[in-house]
Amino acid sequence: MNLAGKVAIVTGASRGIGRAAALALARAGAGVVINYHRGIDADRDDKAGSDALAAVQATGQPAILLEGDVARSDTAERLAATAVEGLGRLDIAVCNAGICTFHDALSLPEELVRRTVEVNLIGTFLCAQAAARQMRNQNQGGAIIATSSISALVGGALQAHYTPTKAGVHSLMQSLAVALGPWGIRCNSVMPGAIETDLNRVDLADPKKRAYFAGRIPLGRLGAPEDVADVICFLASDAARYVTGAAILVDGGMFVNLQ
Ligand code: NAD
Ligand code: RM4
Repeated sequence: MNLAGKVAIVTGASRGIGRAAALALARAGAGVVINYHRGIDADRDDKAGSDALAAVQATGQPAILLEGDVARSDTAERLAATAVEGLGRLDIAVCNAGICTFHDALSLPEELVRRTVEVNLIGTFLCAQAAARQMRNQNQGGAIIATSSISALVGGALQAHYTPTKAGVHSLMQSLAVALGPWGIRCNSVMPGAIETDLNRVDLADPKKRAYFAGRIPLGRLGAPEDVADVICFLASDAARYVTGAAILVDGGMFVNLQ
């Protein structure tokens, strides 16, 4: 993939899939604005952000770190403005930030449902919209990639608040592909399966769960963030110049393995 001269924003890029995507884009030649959110453990989050910044800069590409909650309406504007003011333009937006607190459905607190929708769905909408406005103004096309999930297509007993947000993100990319096609702005999503990150570390610590996934995945292993990052990089690149409104499962075949 050759992304030389391109500029990307990646939300939720201090850890996991977003971090790997920021690195993959930079290795392909793009400058990157790295977003993360300072949550309850502020020191740990800030350190993860600085580490990601150092790793991306070590590729030789320019990078800028920007803290901000994607659920807040000003974060998306700040991200697009930082790309333009700091790195000159905006070509690629990876709307990846997401949360999934595993929780029993019958006792799900309304607050957790609202927060999950605000970060995962509204946050993705706001970042995609702010990026698209800048890309439209540049009038040189662009690529928006959202991190949906296999969970857009299947349910999870402890994910009744989460799976609808991932179905929504998938649908959002479809509508934006239609709306933004006339400006050459391509909108696609990736649907990761079970990728080992901080998001599911506790869930996947259960040996029964690990054994279940190992047996269910035809390629025989859980995913790594880099497995998803390379597909994001493909969708960002000219190799995907005729791909828009698509969703790519990156799940080792888990979805199609019914029996
Ligand atoms: P992670 O917990 O390892 O990383 C999450 C990142 O998002 C961090 O950089 C964190 O700072 C950031 N973040 C969290 N809340 C934020 C907010 N409000 N504003 C801005 N940034 C915020 O998670 P991950 O597993 O890498 O997940 C990334 C995306 O991939 C999520 O959208 C998730 O739903 C999706 N996904 C993950 C898996 C998986 O198996 N790990 C599977 C399918 C989809
Ligand atoms: C994903 C999918 C994975 C889960 C993560 C947290 O979308 O459901 O299986 O581990 O979310």
